[in-house]
Amino acid sequence: MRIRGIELVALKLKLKDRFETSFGAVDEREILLVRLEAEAGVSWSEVVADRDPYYSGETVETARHIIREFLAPLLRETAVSGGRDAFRICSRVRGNPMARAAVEMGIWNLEAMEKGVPLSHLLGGNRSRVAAGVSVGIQESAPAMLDKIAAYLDRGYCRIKVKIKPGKDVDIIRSIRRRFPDIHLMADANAAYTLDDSPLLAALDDYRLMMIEQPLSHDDILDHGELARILRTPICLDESIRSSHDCRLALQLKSCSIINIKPGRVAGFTESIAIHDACREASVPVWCGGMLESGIGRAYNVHLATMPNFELPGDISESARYWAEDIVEPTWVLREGHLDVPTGPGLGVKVREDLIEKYAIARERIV
Ligand code: OSB
Ligand code: MG
Repeated sequence: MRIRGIELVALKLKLKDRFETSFGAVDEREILLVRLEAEAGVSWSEVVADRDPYYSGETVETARHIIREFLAPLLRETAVSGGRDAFRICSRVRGNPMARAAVEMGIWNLEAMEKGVPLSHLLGGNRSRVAAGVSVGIQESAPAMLDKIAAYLDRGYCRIKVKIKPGKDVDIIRSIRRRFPDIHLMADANAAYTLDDSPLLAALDDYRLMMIEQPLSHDDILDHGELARILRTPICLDESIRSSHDCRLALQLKSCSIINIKPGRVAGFTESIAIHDACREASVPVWCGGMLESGIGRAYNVHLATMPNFELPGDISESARYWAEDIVEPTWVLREGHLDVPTGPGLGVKVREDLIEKYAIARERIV
């Protein structure tokens, strides 16, 4: 296929609730959308970078720069056969996985549209619905946290993840466990601890957490291996896994027993599949992470999570958990704790261009 048009559209979307993690708090998201045009039709995809480089080194602005100045020219030069070929072409750019992922995943979608199949089929997925978890930000107080969790459990979420940071960890987990003895519960530290904190982290072993996500440094693989030999709670890596190579290192060093795959963090679907497969080979389950995506980014996550080794509920929540109004139709809604996988060609959701217009703060045509 030939990519005939590339457009970047930046949106500002207000979150219903402030979302706080160990690295900061957000009230609204700036979301950069990529609109690709080819013979098969129009494909929308989403850059998951934030405005600030606090989760990863990329920002909305660096992604815009990389797509405009480097990825778009590379695509203008050649025909692309599909998603895997797009990965190869975009790999000339080092790093910048979130910018590359938005372009690569948009082309996977075009390939699915061209073949007339749902994206999930192209990825080898075999589920008709995916289990939904919810990620709950750090709250002002324990009662506020318990109320939030109770409301999400009422909605039917299959598992609850809570953000923790030094000073808001063991006590809060203890009170959650007291109130909800049987729920599937886990904690995400977003790199807030060091190996010196291992006694404190070991205190979490008493609360039957499904896992602790990214307790140590964002770029560490070695120390997590050491910590894994101290804790009984399984370790899941998020920030540290930026490629299938990082995944192989982590598996070899036994740094984790679960991996959170965010396609944006690993440069797209081609690497997501490689990580999925390597983990499956090693009997390490994976789950699909989230980056507070709009309904478009969420659609990609839903399709990815249909693959067989996505054995644990992902951070794939319904539209209403984030936004007053989502930019796809139908919006994402929970049914018995799951999201249904769209069955139409490609993403299988209708993109609301009227709402994109409404929330747009910048628009630029590159090709
Ligand atoms: O660490 O998983 C994370 C959101 C932004 C950045 C990092 C993370 C998160 C989440 C939210 O946990 C998951 C979601 O999209 O609901
Ligand atoms: Mg995380």
